[in-house]
Amino acid sequence: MSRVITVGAAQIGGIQRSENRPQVIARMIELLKQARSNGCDLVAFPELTLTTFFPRWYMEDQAEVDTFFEREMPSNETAPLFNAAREWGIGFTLGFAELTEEGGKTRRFNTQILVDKSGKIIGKYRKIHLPGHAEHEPWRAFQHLEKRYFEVGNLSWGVNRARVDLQSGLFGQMICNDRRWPESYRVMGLQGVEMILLGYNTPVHNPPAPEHDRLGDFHNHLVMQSAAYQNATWVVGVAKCGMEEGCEMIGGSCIIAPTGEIVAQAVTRGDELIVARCDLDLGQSYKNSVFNFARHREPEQYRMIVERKGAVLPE
Ligand code: CDV
Repeated sequence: MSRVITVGAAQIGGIQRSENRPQVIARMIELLKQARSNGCDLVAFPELTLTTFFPRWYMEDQAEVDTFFEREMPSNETAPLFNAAREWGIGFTLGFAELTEEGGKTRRFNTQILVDKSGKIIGKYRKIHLPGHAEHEPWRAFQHLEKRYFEVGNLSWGVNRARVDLQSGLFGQMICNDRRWPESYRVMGLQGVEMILLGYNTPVHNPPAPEHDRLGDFHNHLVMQSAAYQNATWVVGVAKCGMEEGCEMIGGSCIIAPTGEIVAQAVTRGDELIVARCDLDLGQSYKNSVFNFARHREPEQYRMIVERKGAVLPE
């Protein structure tokens, strides 16, 4: 039986600080409606979709920071998205700032969930590679305070067996900066992942290294395409992009086949749905040949990867 599913990447243009959650949810439902017309089984939304990308501001008042976080999912405000998706039989991924109590402690994570067609949350990922800095750095054009506002995710990279359409598939998640690190993909590759869904917010300007600015779109595709091929998996990358509070962010949302080829790509930096029919078996020939991990990997020789964090130069 064919294992083809129809997948949408719902790119979202800039969200300003003045926009409230119901306004954002309305934009998301509009994209979901287009997904329904296109027969989508599954739709990916970006990182921290529900608000503007708040780590660009230094805030001392934790109560103010917490206004950007969700205490429950779904909530009254996000329920319309869950309801529409359930009614139309579409699964989705959603990135948001998660505030939770765990082990008697308040915890804050940059989180993405996988929701099945019945509206049930079947997978949760908490961002592990948090870029940026923890203290105010006024020399920057804008801040990137993920290291201040979030804890490192504590769920590693799980892969969920989810039923999409009539098929079950192996779905994994990561968030934004994770896509630049081969380890993120490999942990899921070692669980046989067939499709990785990831959202991102990537400013065009990189304050610590402005010489990289002209390469932002290239690097975005470079890392996702190479990892799709090396792990024989589909990769769905979806941006929150365009101008947000004076900060321009890259678009380039795309759906990448296990061949490493981009099969659908956004052409705007605004709200835009891209769609592809994805055969979950397309990676099999790679998994059985050049990337037959059980046959060809040599993990004994890779020990340094888990034993050493930073580079240590030879004597
Ligand atoms: N949201 C992110 O993780 N953004 C980073 C930027 C700061 C480089 C990224 O890797 O795209």
